[in-house]
Amino acid sequence: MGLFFSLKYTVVYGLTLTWAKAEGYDTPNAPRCLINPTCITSDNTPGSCVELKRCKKLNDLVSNKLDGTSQTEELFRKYKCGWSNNEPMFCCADVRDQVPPKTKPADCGISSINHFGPIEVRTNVLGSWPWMVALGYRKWSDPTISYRCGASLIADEWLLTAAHCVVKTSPFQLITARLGDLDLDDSVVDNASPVDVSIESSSVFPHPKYLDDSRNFDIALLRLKNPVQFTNSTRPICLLSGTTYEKDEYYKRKRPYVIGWGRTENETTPTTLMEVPVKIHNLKECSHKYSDMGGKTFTDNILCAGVPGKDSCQGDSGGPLIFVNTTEVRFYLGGVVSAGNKCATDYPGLYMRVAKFISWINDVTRLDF
Ligand SMILES: [Ca+2]
Repeated sequence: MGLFFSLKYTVVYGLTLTWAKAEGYDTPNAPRCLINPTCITSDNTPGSCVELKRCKKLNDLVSNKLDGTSQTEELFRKYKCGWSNNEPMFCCADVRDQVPPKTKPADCGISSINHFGPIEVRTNVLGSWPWMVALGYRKWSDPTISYRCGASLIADEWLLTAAHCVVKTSPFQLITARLGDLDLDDSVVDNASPVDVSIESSSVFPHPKYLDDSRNFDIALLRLKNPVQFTNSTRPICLLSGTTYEKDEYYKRKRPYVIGWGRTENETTPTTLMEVPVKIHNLKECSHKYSDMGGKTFTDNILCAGVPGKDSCQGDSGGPLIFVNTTEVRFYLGGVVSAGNKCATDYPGLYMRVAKFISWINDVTRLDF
């Protein structure tokens, strides 16, 4: 019995397989297809016949076996259970093996604090920004964790951050994401019960164009090992999506917030979460200002924001630029902190404009933002 089919695949950030023609298929321990879409796997457990892209477990297995073609073929032999419309179908053992149908996170952008009340409340209290995540790094030889980047929770197992927070971070290695915290100094009483989730390198998805153009594609997704439970201090933010948000007009009079644990203007690193209201700048003026530093190459993937003395800074990278929808009483992620020239100078900070990356985010997460 020779090869049943040959595979050609390319891996970008997901998995694309091109199928060669199948030449018969018959093996004793192959999954048995019952009434479509149910099947019995070769391990004798009930499953569903689905396309490869819907079978999360098989996708993960293939991703890990890319260097060993024969192992990949064995996996396919074990899981393949038939054909539908010239597409091979695979037997997924249980519902958890399958990628869930495309859904938006239900309750996104809800803060546990009333930011809109008549009395000005101090907003950097626990639950104020429940999607805020700290990314923890370690040097190879040193067990100490330092939080050097931020990220936003956008779904129960997905974070959005900056690509430079996950690519070429040596000598630091990204190892953990901390959710639901307010003060990163564990000796400070902040009533938080943070959740630390380890990050594996296979769960890191930088934008595929980042290496060619780090200025315009400084964005990355991180998949958490397990979906997190939403609580008052851990909840996803909504994404600004749609063509409205790809244009400058929307942003003109907006005063979004930047939040983070990054360095403040006094060059100290706070341990408690800080927030700063900023102003959106015209992209043309912004790229002109940066003309000596690659400004001419700026595309509208970039949002410029800041005011002198108030800006994101080192350590805020990857964190959110947050827009308020006062009608919905929801918060939306409009930008990801990318770069700047020093901090709080008259150079605005640079952000990745989230609305320009929605289709990429949908492709990687298989959700529907
Ligand atoms: Ca804490």
